[in-house]
Amino acid sequence: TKNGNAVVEKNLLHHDDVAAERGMVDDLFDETYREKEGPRPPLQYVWRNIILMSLLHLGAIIGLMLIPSAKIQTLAWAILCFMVSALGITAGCHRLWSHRSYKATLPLRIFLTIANSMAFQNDIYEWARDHRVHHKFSETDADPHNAMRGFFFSHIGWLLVRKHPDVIEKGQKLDLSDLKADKVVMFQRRYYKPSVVLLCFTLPAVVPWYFWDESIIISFFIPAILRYTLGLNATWLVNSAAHMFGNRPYDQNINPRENPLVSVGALGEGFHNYHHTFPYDYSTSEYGWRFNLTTAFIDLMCLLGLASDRKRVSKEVILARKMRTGDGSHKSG
Ligand code: ST9
Ligand code: ZN
Ligand code: ZN
Repeated sequence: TKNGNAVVEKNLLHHDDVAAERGMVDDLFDETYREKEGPRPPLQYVWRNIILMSLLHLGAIIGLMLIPSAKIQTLAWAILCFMVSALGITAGCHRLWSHRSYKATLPLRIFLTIANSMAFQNDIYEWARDHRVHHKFSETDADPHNAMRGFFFSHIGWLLVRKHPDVIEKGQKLDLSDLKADKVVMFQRRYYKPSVVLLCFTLPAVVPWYFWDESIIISFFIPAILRYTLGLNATWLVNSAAHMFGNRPYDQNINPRENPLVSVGALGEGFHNYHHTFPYDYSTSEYGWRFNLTTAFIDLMCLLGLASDRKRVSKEVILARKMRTGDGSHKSG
């Protein structure tokens, strides 16, 4: 539509040419959207999810209590599983597939897809679809984890109720052709359930039991259940804490914030004021490797020839943006 084109054009001017180079702009904020008047439709609880999430978190507490009895190799393995699955989210469905902020060769995409199934956060297609609406309609009814609805809703609550109809309505208008054209993404979507059973739960639990005679109980509750639960919460903190606590050096008119603590757990994804201001930057921060293992990983992949075409925002554009819309906190930091 004419209006739509005008918005895209405005955003492009506003956002530097980098955004368009990726061949997609549906992760840029759309300021024309207005929430519908009147109260929200009543919450529809999904009891299956409420029960499963409660059981999972109880299981994680059991995992925590078993830590003193675990072998050191088992703890090291759990950390490795955490790192790999986290990269499947950060370098995979976030920076590559949601934002197209760099290019990855087939072997890297296969690795990231395996890592992504290990993280069990919905398949890549669904994750990226929800994430693009999160950016485009941030903190409105069309944002799946709308932080205006409070810490609990944006952290886990949104996974326990039916989606607001506007999420689906707006989501259906997104351009997802790049995801549909990626055979690896579509393959994972088709075999998602068995891939999760195998990679998120079976593989992490079988390795310590088989290779160093760890008890099967500890093998299941620490590298599988506890590691999975910590990965989920580290991710959810980006939606909750990093939308509430921290400075806003790049744009004080939006809620997402710079939260280094969240970045530590989320391998670099807590610099959320920067990320919502420049969603196409492959580093999700202006400061390279600082608290940002994912950027180091992508850089290593480029060095090995497995990735290329990293999108960055120039220092001049960043500085101009800080001066124009920032909260001034960069001067003291
Ligand atoms: C999980 C995801 O935890 C976490 C994502 C976090 C995102 C973080 C972002 C932050 C930045 C990056 C940080 C990374 C940090 C990493 C650190 C790592 C250490 N557009 O969904 P349904 C349509 S998952 C368009 O069932 P309901 C579509 O047709 C945890 N269309 O809606 C769909 O059918 P299909 C494990 C859309 O019924 C149909 O509607 N997973 C859109 O309202 C039905 O969709 C779970 O717990 C859209 N956006 O149910 C499962 N959405 O999909 C949780 C929907 O076939 N999910 N449609 O095309 C569910 O059970 C359900 O989704 C529900 C809503 C109950 C929540
Ligand atoms: Zn966000
Ligand atoms: Zn994002």
